Amino acid sequence: MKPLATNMQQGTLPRNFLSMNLKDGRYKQKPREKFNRPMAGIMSDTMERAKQAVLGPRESDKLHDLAKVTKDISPDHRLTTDYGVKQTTHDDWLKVASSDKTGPLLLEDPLGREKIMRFDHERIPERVVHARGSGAFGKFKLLEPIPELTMAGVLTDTSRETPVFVRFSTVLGSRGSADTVRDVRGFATKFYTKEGNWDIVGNNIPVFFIQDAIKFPDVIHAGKPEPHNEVPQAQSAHNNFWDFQFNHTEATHMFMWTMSDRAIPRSFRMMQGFGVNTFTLINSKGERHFAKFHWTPELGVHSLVWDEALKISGQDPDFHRKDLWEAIANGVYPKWKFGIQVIPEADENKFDFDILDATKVWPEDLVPVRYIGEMELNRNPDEFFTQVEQIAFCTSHVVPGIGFSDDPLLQGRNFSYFDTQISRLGVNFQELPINRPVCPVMNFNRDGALRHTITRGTVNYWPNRYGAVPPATLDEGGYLEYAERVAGIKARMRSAKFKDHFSQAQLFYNSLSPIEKAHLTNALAFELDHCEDPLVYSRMAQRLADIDFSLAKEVHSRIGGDPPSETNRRPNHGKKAPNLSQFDFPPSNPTIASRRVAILVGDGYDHYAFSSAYAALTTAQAVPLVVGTKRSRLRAANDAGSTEPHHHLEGLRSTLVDALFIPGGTESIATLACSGRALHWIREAFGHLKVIGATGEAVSLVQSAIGLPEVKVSGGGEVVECLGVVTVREVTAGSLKEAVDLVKGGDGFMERFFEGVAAHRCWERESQGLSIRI
Ligand code: HDD
Repeated sequence: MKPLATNMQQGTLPRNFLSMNLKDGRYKQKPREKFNRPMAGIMSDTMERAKQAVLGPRESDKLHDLAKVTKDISPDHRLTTDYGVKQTTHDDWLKVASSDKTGPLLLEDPLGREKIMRFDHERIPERVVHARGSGAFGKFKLLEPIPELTMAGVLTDTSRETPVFVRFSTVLGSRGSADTVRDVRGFATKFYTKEGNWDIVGNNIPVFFIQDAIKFPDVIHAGKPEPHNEVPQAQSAHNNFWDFQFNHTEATHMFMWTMSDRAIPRSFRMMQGFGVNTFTLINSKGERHFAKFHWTPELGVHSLVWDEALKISGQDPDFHRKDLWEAIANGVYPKWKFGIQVIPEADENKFDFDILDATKVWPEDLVPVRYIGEMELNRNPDEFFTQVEQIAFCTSHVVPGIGFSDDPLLQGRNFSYFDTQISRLGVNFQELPINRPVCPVMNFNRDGALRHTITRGTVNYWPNRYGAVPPATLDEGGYLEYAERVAGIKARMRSAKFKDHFSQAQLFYNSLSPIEKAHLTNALAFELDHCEDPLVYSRMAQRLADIDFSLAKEVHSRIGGDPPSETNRRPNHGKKAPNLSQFDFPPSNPTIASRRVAILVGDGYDHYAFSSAYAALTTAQAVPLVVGTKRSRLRAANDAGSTEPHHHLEGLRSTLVDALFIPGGTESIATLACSGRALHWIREAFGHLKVIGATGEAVSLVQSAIGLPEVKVSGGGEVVECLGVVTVREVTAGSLKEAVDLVKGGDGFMERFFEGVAAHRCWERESQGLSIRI
């Protein structure tokens, strides 16, 4: 498994790059020079991928389509202007000059002007929300057809593999903001189906702040940087956000979710996705059901811890972007199960909440999720701008068999997305390669800025004397508009059930595990601490009393202000529902594939322990990262070998890995023991609940760095696992055996260590109150 260079040098593969020949299980060291030439990296990689796009085994209709407009740079190309004329320089503006004097630049120079003016106009407006994101290509496979519910080919034909592009994002931050801020994550999927594009523009949280689209500018203005000084960036921890939350009670349920660990995911690959709004499914008999869409990750739902998220924002602001890229580049493709919740039309009013209210979930004990398909992301983009930046999602893009409901948020979204794409990308945004459907497009929409398509013919209107471009019949696949009976008075109002703003906020809070409740309490205390106006934080403490009085009291005790009144509080109904806690979503198959494991070493490290661990991690498709006291070559004890670390101790921090392994070696451990940074690595990893493995002399180092008598360690040849610290003092071939099926359990050192890594974190440390000592 290849780690992605942390400085994102394109095309430069990491030092000490070990590749594994999966067929014969042997490892070979790749020659270093080859990978340290950036251009060689870019070109071989891009060409290979472009070739794959055309010929490779993973091609899809969409990749074929993109291959038509994809070019590769190569040394065979010569520099030209955009109008195709070859040029003799990249570097010099045409000027009046001589060999001993540089004179003024000439405006006449078309090359100089083209280069600068094209550059001046490189930026397009960033998305007004969800500006920061990244994405990948993949495929959707239907496993269980649902013709009884819909006529959509993508949900009825199991022989299809539908190409998809998914863009993940944060909401509040601008395009250059950090990945790991506390925020909702966007999860937008474009299905390139044979019947046209279908977009599920969802989030990783199943509800939303508002019920009616008309409030969207308010909720976003309140969350974005404040108008007078444009701070803070990508944060909800400020007066205006919380002022809005108090004054706008329907947001209560959603802010409980954004204060939970869902808002600081470990990875895009480890979060759920939800369509949030209520859609409809229409079958070939014209019958309609209400539906919600779910994505559930195979890797389980996992989060960062808050201290880690804060630090990563500075240490590696591209953390999530790189994580997705690295996993796909390494062939560990993230997968999600696709599920639907369905309510027959006749049951619309049978619930004590309105099923069209986007601030409510459909509790899974009442409406179970039926999993019918799966999605895999398996290809990184070729160029960020033309693919990730220019992809344009619209909730209004649905295919025959899928429709909208009268959900007032969805109805407004259907207007907003199309409108925003016109402003961001122009009226011809659907002609951009990434947005183009894979099925034929023909109509009389014409002209506009940057129209690409050249449509031949003498008419551009309907009806015309040739009968050209007639509408499709239903039998030909024309979109069936469901004949919904609509009656009512024209008024600015919502149905009565929309007025309950607290029951599901309580349901969510009650359904969390004690650890998640503690994190949510900490998050509220952090956020309200950042509000300077006592009116804002005092009122919010009172608002929390509408959810749970003990929560309100605890938050108030930390943030100060007026205490919440017990007499005015709303009683907690005490009900719970399944699958609201993220602990309800463990990985479907425990694995350490794609997990980043640091190996800490100095000169004189134990080569046997080091190379056994490295090999075992690579076999299990984890990402071993050798972190040395320095990055130049380190020698093993007794000159048994040597290694060139990927990073030195200052270059990479413990926050950026999932687990830590330290092999013994007298000299190596003596050096690490004298390094404050090395000790901090161990303490911080322990504090962030990460699994730590140590062998030989490293056992004492770990023991003294952590300094907790509760953490028991090995005294000899026995493997000891205690509070996620796995140790063996006497290393033998048996204790470090290179098992392949490592996460399935067993008594060996590696098995215990891998089991811990696969479990994501050692929560026991936190429940015993041992993790806060960093
Ligand atoms: Fe939105 C972008 C998700 C409500 C208006 N939204 C956007 C994106 C996601 C969501 C994932 C980024 C898409 C991408 O990657 O390009 N939005 C949601 C969800 C909502 C929601 C799950 C609640 C159910 N949004 C919402 C409302 C409105 C908008 C109520 C306006 C009435 N959203 C937009 C937008 C954006 C957008 C302004 C900005 C960029 C874009 O559309 O393409 O139109």
